[in-house]
Order: sequence, then C-alpha cells, then structure tokens
Amino acid sequence: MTTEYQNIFTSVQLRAPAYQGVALPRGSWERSWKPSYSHLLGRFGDPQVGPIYLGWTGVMSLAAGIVAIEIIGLNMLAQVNWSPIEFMRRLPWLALEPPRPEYGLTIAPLAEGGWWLMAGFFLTLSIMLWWVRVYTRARALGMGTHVAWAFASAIFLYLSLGFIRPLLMGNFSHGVPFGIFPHLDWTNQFSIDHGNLFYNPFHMLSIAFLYGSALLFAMHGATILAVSRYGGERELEQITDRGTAAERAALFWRWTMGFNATVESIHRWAWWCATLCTFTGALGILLSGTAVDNWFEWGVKHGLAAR
Ligand code: 07D
Ligand code: 07D
Repeated sequence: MTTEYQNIFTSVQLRAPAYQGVALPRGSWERSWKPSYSHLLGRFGDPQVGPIYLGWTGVMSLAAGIVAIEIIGLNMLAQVNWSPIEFMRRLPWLALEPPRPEYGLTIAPLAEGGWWLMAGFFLTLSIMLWWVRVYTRARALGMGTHVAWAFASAIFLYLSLGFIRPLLMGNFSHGVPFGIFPHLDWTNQFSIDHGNLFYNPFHMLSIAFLYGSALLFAMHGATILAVSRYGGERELEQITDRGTAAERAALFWRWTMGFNATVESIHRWAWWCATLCTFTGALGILLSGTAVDNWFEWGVKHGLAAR
C-alpha cells in the first residue's frame, strides 16, 4: 500500500542556517535573542524562533499592556478579598466595571469607575503603540502597510465600543466592562437596549463579512493544501509563474463554479472581507443609541420587520 501525502497535519520542518533577516535602516535597534529551532513550534509554523525586534514602541506597548492587565487583575483580586484561589475559581465572572451614569464624562473616583478609565487608557495606549510597531516594522522591511490598516479597522471597533460611542452618548457608563462573561452580558444587554441588534443593517453586514471570512479562509487554506504536493504553498513563485500547482487550483474552482480567484486576488478578497467585518461593525455600534434607539422599530419603519 502506498502512503498518500497528506498535509492537514503534516508540517514541513525546515532546518537551514538561522536567518537573521534583511539589513535594517539606520537608527533601528539591534535585533535581540539568538535564533534557535523548536520542533514543537515548527508543527504550527516556522521552527526558527527569534531574533525579535524590540524597539521603543514594542517595549512601551508591552509596558502599557502590563499596567492595564495589572489594574484589571488587582481590582478583580480585591473583589475576592485578595484570595488567589477564589480569583482563579471566579475569574470568568469577575469584572472591572465602567463608572455609574451619574459621573457622565467626568473622571470618577478610582473605586467607582476611575480604575476602569485608567485601565482603558493604558490598554488603548498599548494597542496604539502596537499599531505603530506594526506600521513601522512593515515600512522598515519595505513592505506595504496592509496589516496595519486591517488592524486599524479592529481598533476602530474596539474604540467605538469603549470610547467613541460613550463620548457620543455623553457618558462613560456606556463602556464595556473588562471581564470574560461580564463583557458577554454587556453585549447581550446592548442588543436588548436597542431593540434587537439583528435588525441593525451594519450588524448584518458585519456578520456577512465574518461568515465570508471564515468561508474564504476555509476555501483558500484547503485549496493551497490540496496543491502543496505540487509546491502550491510557494506563493511568490506561483505568482510570477503560475506553474502546475496554481494552474490546478485555479482550474479546480473554474470547473467547480465557473469562476476563480487568482493567487493574488484571493488575498485581496480576504483582506477586504476581514477588514470590513470590524469596520461595518463599528459603524453599527456608533449608530446605536445615537442615530437609532431601537433597531426593531427602525426595521418596522423600513419594512424589515412586522409587528
Ligand atoms: C483567537 C486571537 C487570540 C486572542 C485571544 C483573546 C484577552 C482578554 C482579559 C480576563 C479571536 C485574548 C483575551 C486578552 C482577557 C480579561 C479581563 C482572536 C484570537 C485568545 N473581546 N466576545 C471572547 C475580547 C468584544 C464576544 C474571547 C477582547 C465586544 C462574544 C475573549 C475584546 C463584543 C464572545 C474575548 C472583546 C464581544 C467573545 C475569545 C476587545 C462584540 C465569545 C476571543 C479588546 C464584538 C468569546 C467568553 C477570540 C468567549 C469571546 C476577548 C470585545 C463579544 C475573552 C480582547 C465587546 C459573543 N472575547 N467581544 O478568540 O468565549 O477572538 O467569551 O475589544 O463567545 Mg469578546
Ligand atoms: C472585538 C475588535 C477589537 C479587538 C481588538 C483586539 C487585545 C488582546 C491579547 C494577543 C471581534 C485587542 C486585543 C487587547 C491581545 C493577545 C493574547 C473584534 C473585535 C482591537 N452576532 N453583536 C458582532 C454575530 C447577536 C452584538 C460582530 C453572530 C445578538 C454587539 C459580529 C450572531 C446580540 C456587537 C457578530 C450574533 C449581539 C456585536 C463582531 C448570531 C447579543 C458588537 C465582529 C448568529 C445577544 C459587534 C455591530 C468582530 C459589532 C458584534 C456576529 C448575535 C450583540 C459580526 C454571528 C443579537 C453588541 N456580532 N449579537 O470582529 O460590530 O468582533 O456589532 O446570533 O459590538 Mg453580534
């Protein structure tokens, strides 16, 4: 019996002299961490670990992130009387809540929402600095900044939920609590408060892009794995010379549905689909409670829902 080449689980474990990466522009930091190889990591991705580029924005982002997690964690720990066991046991239900409505957009006392404001500030700082890092690392490598703009779309949703919409509503109490299940309760309550989010057309669009992203990723991942026996995963070569793998992948879809993406366009579809998921989502959130109070009533008015 011959063994078929299957690669849903089989990974290629490359072992070549450790690659340091291209030369960096003047003014850059040295890359740290002597490269090593990990078989375990090689099962998920590239087995070479390191070097890593730290840089100011990376270090500051991590520092701000640690401060945010520290504030959230210590507040949660205080709620369980500083008991580490209770903290672990009740972690999924613990929360650092935003200020109560009477504080509006003012700075609430620490124990009454002030810590939430501070954690939000440091988390946002951390995320923004990480964005700068993503942007500048791409530039330093002479790449496009596509990753940074996709990330910016997710940040736009995060900021809409926790900062921009509360500002528009004139009250920080509209922000999202920091907590695992509490943020789900908040999400559920948001839908109830605005008369069923399903009738928000931007929630619909966001869902379509979310499902679309999953579908595209499944199709693309499967297609490339299916032609990797012909070198299909070597994308650069496949773009400049379609060769047998990309040709087959294209033919498969042309024969299956009459039309096919190209090796290049599939990534454009993926980028738009994923980026628009969070972008349309953010628009839907910003409109809720500001322009439209109740999406079900809005749906009735516009012929989407019947009473
Ligand atoms: C797999 C990449 C890795 C990232 C991971 C998340 C933290 C939070 C903080 C204990 C796909 C790391 C988690 C750092 C720890 C504390 C205080 C990304 C991958 C593994 N949510 N949400 C989750 C966040 C919102 C919703 C899980 C963040 C909105 C629903 C996780 C944000 C709304 C469900 C989580 C955020 C909402 C979840 C898994 C920020 C509407 C789930 C996430 C910063 C969009 C699912 C118990 C995941 C779950 C879930 C994190 C915002 C809805 C804890 C950081 C306010 C309905 N969310 N979420 O895998 O199991 O993402 O919850 O905006 O069912 Mg959420
Ligand atoms: C949260 C972007 C911000 C994250 C950032 C990451 C860290 C951690 C750590 C690396 C996810 C920061 C990361 C800090 C780093 C490590 C370890 C993206 C985020 C910057 N909904 N719904 C959506 C569905 C219902 C509700 C979007 C489905 C109900 C609310 C999505 C259903 C009610 C909101 C979606 C469903 C409700 C949403 C999110 C089905 C609740 C939002 C897209 C089948 C009962 C959000 C316009 C996303 C939105 C949102 C799907 C049902 C409420 C498409 C499939 C009716 C309040 N819902 N939903 O990418 O944009 O999130 O709405 O029932 O705010 Mg919904």
